[in-house]
Parts: sequence; C-alpha cells; structure tokens
Amino acid sequence: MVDKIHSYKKYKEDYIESVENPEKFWGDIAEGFSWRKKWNTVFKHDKENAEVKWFEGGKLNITENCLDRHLEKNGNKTAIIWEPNNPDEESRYITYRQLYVKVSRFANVLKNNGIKKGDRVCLYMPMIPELTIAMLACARIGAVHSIVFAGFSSSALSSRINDSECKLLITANEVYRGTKPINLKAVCDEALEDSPSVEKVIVYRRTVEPTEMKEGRDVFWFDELQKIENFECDAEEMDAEDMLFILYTSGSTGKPKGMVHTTGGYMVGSTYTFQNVFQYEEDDVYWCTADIGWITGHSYIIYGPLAAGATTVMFEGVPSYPDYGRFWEIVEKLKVTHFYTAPTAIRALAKHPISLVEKYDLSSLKVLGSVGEPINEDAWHWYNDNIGKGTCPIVDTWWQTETGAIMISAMAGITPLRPTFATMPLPGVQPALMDENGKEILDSPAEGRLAMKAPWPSVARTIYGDHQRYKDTYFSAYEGMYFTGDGAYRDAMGNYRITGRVDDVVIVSGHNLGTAPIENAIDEHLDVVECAVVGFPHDVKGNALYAYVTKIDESVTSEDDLRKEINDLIRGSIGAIAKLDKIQFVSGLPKTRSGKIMRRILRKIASNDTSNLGDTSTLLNPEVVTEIMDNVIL
Ligand code: 7RM
Repeated sequence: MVDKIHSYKKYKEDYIESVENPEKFWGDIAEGFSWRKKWNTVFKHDKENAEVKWFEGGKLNITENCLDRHLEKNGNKTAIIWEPNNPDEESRYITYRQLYVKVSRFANVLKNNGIKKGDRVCLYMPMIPELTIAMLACARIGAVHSIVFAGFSSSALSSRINDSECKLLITANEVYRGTKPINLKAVCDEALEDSPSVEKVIVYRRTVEPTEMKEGRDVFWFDELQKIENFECDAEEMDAEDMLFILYTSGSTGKPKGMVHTTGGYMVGSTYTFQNVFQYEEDDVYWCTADIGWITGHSYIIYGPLAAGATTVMFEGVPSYPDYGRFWEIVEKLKVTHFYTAPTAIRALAKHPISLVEKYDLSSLKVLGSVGEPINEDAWHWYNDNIGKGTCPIVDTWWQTETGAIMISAMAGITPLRPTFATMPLPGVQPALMDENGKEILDSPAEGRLAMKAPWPSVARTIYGDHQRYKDTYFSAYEGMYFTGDGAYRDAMGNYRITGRVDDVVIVSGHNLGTAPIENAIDEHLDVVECAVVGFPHDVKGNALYAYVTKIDESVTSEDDLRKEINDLIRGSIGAIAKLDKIQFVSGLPKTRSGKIMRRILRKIASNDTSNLGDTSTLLNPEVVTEIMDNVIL
C-alpha cells in the first residue's frame, strides 16, 4: 500500500502533482496494489467517443487485493463484523482467512452452476455476510455482479435483471428489518415471471420459514455448498478494463441506467479514497451504515475497506429498532472508530430524545462521515456536538454512483473543515463551476453547475448496453467535461458546497429517485390523464415527493381513494421509498409551447417559494399556474 497523506502541505503538493502529471501520480498509487502484470499505459482518453481507459494492459483480480494479499500478515484479522437486526442474535466475526475460504468455496458453487467470466449475476439480498461472499465470489471468477437493493419491488427487480440479461439470481428466503418480515423470495418469484434470462436461483435460508422452491430452477445455498469439496478457487485473471460490476441508478428520463465499473481503476480509486478520507489505522473499526445495494456500500463497506485490509462492520437492521439508540449501542459494543452515515439518518436520529445517545459510551469514535445529500447546518451541529463531542472531524463526502469513489471531501484531521461544505477536491479531481452559458466560472465565491475537467480512475465507463446515453447524459452538456447533474457553491477559499440536483432526480431519505418512473407508475391509473412529480424540502427525508395530477372528466373515484390507489401503484412498480407525500389534483399542468412540463415552476410552488416564479411568458397555459397556487397543499 502507498502511504496515506499525512499533512495539509502534502495534500497540496499531491493535488498539484495529480493535475500536472496524472500518469505519474496514479501510476505510483497503483504500484501499491497486487497485479499479475503491470499496465502498459496509465491513462487513455478518447474524448470524441467518451472512452476512458486506466491501467490498460494491466492484469489483476480485485479479490486477490481484497483477500489473498492480506493472508500472510493479517489472516487472523477480522475483516467483517456482522451485526444482526435483532440484538439478541449473535454478531458474526469473519477473519480475512475465513472470508477467503468462504469466497473461494462459493466461487466454486457459481462455477458448478455454469457461471463463467463475463456472465451477469443479479444479487437481491439482505445485509448479511453472504451478500459480500456472493459479490466477491463473482469477482473471483470474473462474473459481473448487479446488486439490486432489496427494498425494490418485483417489477423494478425484473427490469434490472432484463436490462443486463442476468443468468443467475441470488437471494434469501426472508429477512427481518426491524419487526417487519420481508419475503425476498416471493418478490423474486414474481419478478422472474417476466425475466426469462434467469436460469437458476440460489436461495440463502436466513429464517426458518418454509420456502417455496421451483423445481429445476431454485436451489438452496447450503445444499450447493455441500457439493463443493474444493475450498480453493484460482482467481480469474482480469484485464484492468474488464467489467467488475453493474449498478443501476435512476435517470431523469425513463429507465434506470446500468452504470458499468471496471476492475483496475475502480479498485485504485475506491481504496485510495478510503484510506485518505477516513485515515483508517491498523486497529480501527470502521462502520458505514449504507446498504450494499447502493454505491456507498459497494465502495465503502466492501471494496475500499477490504482492499485496504480494514475491519468493516455490516449492519442488517435499521436505526429505529429496537429503538433509536441502536446505532450508538453498536458503536459502544464494537468500539467503532469510524462512523459513516447519511444526513437523512442524522436528521431522523436528532428528532429523538438525546438520552438515547447519552446512554452509550461513544468515546471510541475518531472520525465521522456524511454522504448522499447536502447536510444542513442543524444536522451538522447535532452530529458534531452529540456524536463527535466536538472532537471528531466530520468528512462530508460528495460523490456519485457514476464517480465510483469520493470526489470532494475533507481528509479526516488533515485538511480543514467548513460546516455544511464538502470542502476540497481530492487529488486527481478537477471540478469546474459552469454558468448558464456553459462557460467556466473562474472567480470565487461563485455558484454554478458542477462539472469535472478530466477523468479519474474510478469513473463509470459506460451505461450497460447504451453508450450513446452515457455520452448524452454526462459528456454533452460541456465540451470535453463530465457533467454531474449537481449545482454547487464555491467559497473564496476554494471550498465546495453541493446545493443539490439540477435535473429531475430527487433524493428522498438518501435514495436517488428519478421522477420519470414515478410519473409512469401514476399514469398507469386509468383515471389519470397526466402528472408531474417534483421534490420539496422535508425536515427528515431531506426531500419528499409532491405530485400534480390531472384526472379524466368521468372519474368517479373519490380523491382520497385515488390518492391511495396511486401510491399503491408506485409501491408496486418502484417500492415504498417512492411514496408521494402530497398529491394535488389540478385541471392542467403548466407547459411550454413545445409541450414540456415546466417542472421548475411546480417545484417552486411545492416548496412554497413563489415570490419569483421566473419567466412564465413561454407558457402555453399561464392560467393554470394561478389555479395550482390557490390550491397548493402546504
Ligand atoms: C454517493 C451517492 C449521487 C447524488 C449526487 C448529489 C448527492 C451525494 C453528497 C451529495 C451533497 C454530499 N451516490 N450527494 N453525496 N450532495 N453532499 N456529500 O450518494 O449516485 O446515489 O447519488 O447524491 O446530488 O449527485 S448516488
């Protein structure tokens, strides 16, 4: 491993080097990993075709970096501490050597079931060690994992499976989240009615409930393991640019985007940022509360920490069970040193009595992290005062599914903090603020749209099956640059604060939700003519969803029933996380002459911010704006 950055001075030096000589900079960092064969070129960029290559010609397997290379010195070190949903159940401690054996053995199960390099495997699993094992087993044999968050509905699961034509689905029979049982297998069965590419389903038995199995298709994890006598599995030799995984993220239009991450650059980026942002040290216990179904879990529960040889905590449950003190109970019990969570969780926890925090000894904590949304002032101070006791740096880490790794963040204890600011770009990251005319804003302080001037190792390489959409979405707004979809403010010191999405993605409780698929679900209702969904600020969730709906003249359904039926449709097609908080029935939607719904205006009305609605002169039907404002639900 390369040394971590240990001083602010070194950060500044490294930053300059990373911009002036990226090949030398990233080449040196990549030397700290284990490669079967070194690369020929560090970096290649074909701007015309939006093609990026890092460490081309290099050969490796990421699991040799996450497992094998730690065995000699750290085989008996705990790799994963698993904390169950129910505090009366026992925690599991898995060492690097044990994890290595489990991954190898399960990799042989995959092979036994006909999975080869390049095949796509869908994982729809709860937060249990077997999810990690399955994920790394895929990587070990060069199969591509596509993890779908286990809160998604059957139709969301099915469309993701179909988009990348997964051959195998791995799931669990059932899981408890808080007091609620969730029958994952039943969701899979429903999804598979419309997903013909899946030939086999491997089911991990998490509870003793009887599980319906489909003959010839479904097999139990345990039974498959019993067939394997070989506990070793040679890692497949991968090209640096071979696909490692696909992860779906919401787009502003229509179907989700299958972001493709490749092996070498992703490994280097996630590990380098893990070490430097969190400043992990040998005996630390690091806990990221995200679900592995999101990119934060991929990069900062699994790949980054394991490649760095860290002890990483996996929590199956929810912050509210048995009560809102659960996180702090776990911090005390496991002596957690690094705690990384989302503003939405902090806001929810801050609403509950402080005695639930004070009950526990949090003195093990050294570093706090935040990710997923802009953190507001109140939440920042609550976190800093009550959890960090004023002594733990808070790293506010800005990044995206597409960026693969943290882009803008402080390095704990090394670079200066500014509350509610993600602060400075990490080495190798070159942000630009763009004005309305597409020109870079060079002065500070300033506010604009956030773009990146040059690619970094862990940038997603394409959208699975749709490179054109990748080019259009990320590389067409500004010549030669990557567009993030976020707005940002930069202070005179060069610190960045992310102000939020500028496109039609709303982040609700840390979940990225495209408004388009929600609108599609609403439109399925026979009484609905059309609709528009926007986000509005919400105390706890950060943002919540507001829908404007026009219904057919003949509709006889009561408005209350209609509201309920609409939310049922959304639950069925996306999941409960996309539930609408407010539904306003309107006689029409404000539209431009070219027929585009003016969501900008609707967003302002829903946010009770109507002092300046901006230019409404291009509207086809300005009269509906008054009507909507008169009946707004606040
Ligand atoms: C890591 C992750 C990406 C979007 C991104 C932003 C928002 C993430 C922060 C943030 C302000 C942060 N990936 N976002 N982190 N906004 N400060 N520290 O969340 O693909 O799911 O979402 O999340 O809008 O574009 S993601």
